[in-house]
Formats: sequence, C-alpha cells, structure tokens
Amino acid sequence: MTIEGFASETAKWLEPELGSVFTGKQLDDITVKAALYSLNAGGKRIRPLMMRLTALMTGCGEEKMADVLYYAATLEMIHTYSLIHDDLPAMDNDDLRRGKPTCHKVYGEGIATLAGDLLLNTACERLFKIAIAKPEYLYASYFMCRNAGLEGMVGGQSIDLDSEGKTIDLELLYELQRKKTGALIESAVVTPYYLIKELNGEQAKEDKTACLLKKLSEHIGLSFQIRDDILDVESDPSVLGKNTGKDERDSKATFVTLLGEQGAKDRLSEEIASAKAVLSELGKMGYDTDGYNVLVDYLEKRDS
Ligand code: GRG
Repeated sequence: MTIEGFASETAKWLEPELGSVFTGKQLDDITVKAALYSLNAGGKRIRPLMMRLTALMTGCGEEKMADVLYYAATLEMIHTYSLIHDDLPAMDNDDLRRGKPTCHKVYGEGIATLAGDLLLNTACERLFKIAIAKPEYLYASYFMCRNAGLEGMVGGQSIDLDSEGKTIDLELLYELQRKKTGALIESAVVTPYYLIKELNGEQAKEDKTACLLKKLSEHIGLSFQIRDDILDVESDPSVLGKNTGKDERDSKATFVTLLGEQGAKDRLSEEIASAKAVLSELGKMGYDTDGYNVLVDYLEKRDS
C-alpha cells in the first residue's frame, strides 16, 4: 500500500472516534468549539497512522484494535494541544497552521489557551478512564502521559524556549528534539505494543520487540524533525500549511543551522538507514514490516 492509502485508511478509522470526544451540550461551549477547530483543521494524523502500523505489525486482533483507536485519538488530542499552545504569541507566535489561521487568531488568546488545556485534560481523563476499566493498561496510560511531560514534549519545549538566541551544541539539540518531537512519536510507535501485550511496569521495557520499537521510534522521530528543519528553509507556506523561515526569524538552533543544509540531508539519510536496519531486525523476528518501510520512505521525502 502507498502512504496515501495508509493515510486515508487512518482517517476513516480515526475521525469518528475524534468526533465522539465532545458531544451534546458540550458542543455549545466556546472552548470546545476552539479545540475542535484545531483538531479538525486537517493534520496529517501521522502519529495515529504509526499506531495502526504497530498494531497491525504486532498482530493486534479486532477487540484490541478498538483500544488502540482510543489511545490513537487521545495522542492526537495531546499533539493538537501542543500545536495550539506552540502557536500562541508567547511561544512561536504563528498565524498559520494546517493551512488555516491558528486557533488564537480565530478564537483569541484566552480561549486558545483554554482549548489546549481542555485537549490535554480530556486526554488525561481518557487515559485514566480506560485504565480504570482495564487496569492492565495502567502502564500504557502512564507512558503516554509521561512522554507528554517534563521527560518528553514539555521538557523539550522548555529547552527550546530557553535556548532561543543562544548557541547550543549538537548534543543539546538532540536532547531537545528527542523530547520535543521524539517523545510523542515514541508513544505512537510503542504504546500499541504495550496494549497488545498488556505488559506492566519493568517487563514492558525489557521485551526485545519493545526495545526495537523504541529504537525505531528514535530514528523516525529524528528523521521527522530533521525533515521539518529542512522544510522550514526549503518549502513554501502554501505547500507546508504553516509559515516557513521561522527558525531563522527566531534564531533557533536546528539541524540545518548546526549542520548546514547538506549536512542535515546527510544526517537524515543516516537516520533513515538506521530506521531501515531496525525494521530489518524486526523482519527477522517474523514481523511484517512493509507498512513501516513505506512510512520511512515517505519521511525521507515528505513535502508537508
Ligand atoms: C507547547 C508543550 C508544548 C510543546 C510544543 C509540537 C511542538 C511542541 C512544537 C511545534 C513546533 C515544531 C516544529 C515541532 C517539531 C515537528 C512537529 C511536531 C511538527 C508538527 O507535527 P505534524 O507535522 O503536524 O505531524 P500536523 O499538523 O500534520 O499534525
């Protein structure tokens, strides 16, 4: 299947679940309207796509697929909250996202802040709710929450804001990106496996498949981020759906500013090769890695 095929399958699978998060009278609330505006603004849904790929690759049955979907919608809510907050004037100050005016441009800064808060809070409620019903999912819920926090995305964003206008080295840039972009990608690639195996605590981290999936997510996360940095200098807002040239405007350290455009492209090729090497190991274990191979090829060349 092509990446477009995977994307359209993911959309058919995911959109009804996202559409059921807020219902009835809740839909009259202005913060809910703002949250749904961003949630439905046309993102690539790449994290849910990865969750489907892991689930299908590791042999997820029909019953568990509904739970993977629940977690996939939850992760997309966390991701969308981060974009709403990142676009605020106090952070990246952006007026274009997913080809549309950003949330605060339409609803104002106060409501946009609340919309992000609401998405994160609702995501946490969902993670608790499913773990109450199925306590064996407690670790998966904790893992998704943790990767959104200080050890993950918030921690990465914190280093990012603190580094603006400063010179940082490649090592700190790796840490920043591993947390800011990589942590949610790790959640996407690994969580479905935890759900399928119902692994708990330490065991969840020890399994060979889980370790390989974590490695895969690291290479995918870095590939995703390096391509993002390249697109910021090479692409066009009409194609990308968000403004370009922002990293230079904000004096941000990126793989392009630290390694140069060619250096970043070389680094991207290395990450893609490493991702493929991990996929080959998973293939030797008997997993069907065709889907992930298609995704990794797409990450090398994506233009939006
Ligand atoms: C506010 C806590 C907090 C964190 C913000 C996500 C983020 C952290 C910042 C966005 C800036 C950025 C360039 C991040 C790196 C790459 C990235 C996450 C891009 C956006 O994700 P896509 O391309 O977006 O999957 P769509 O719109 O397709 O969902």
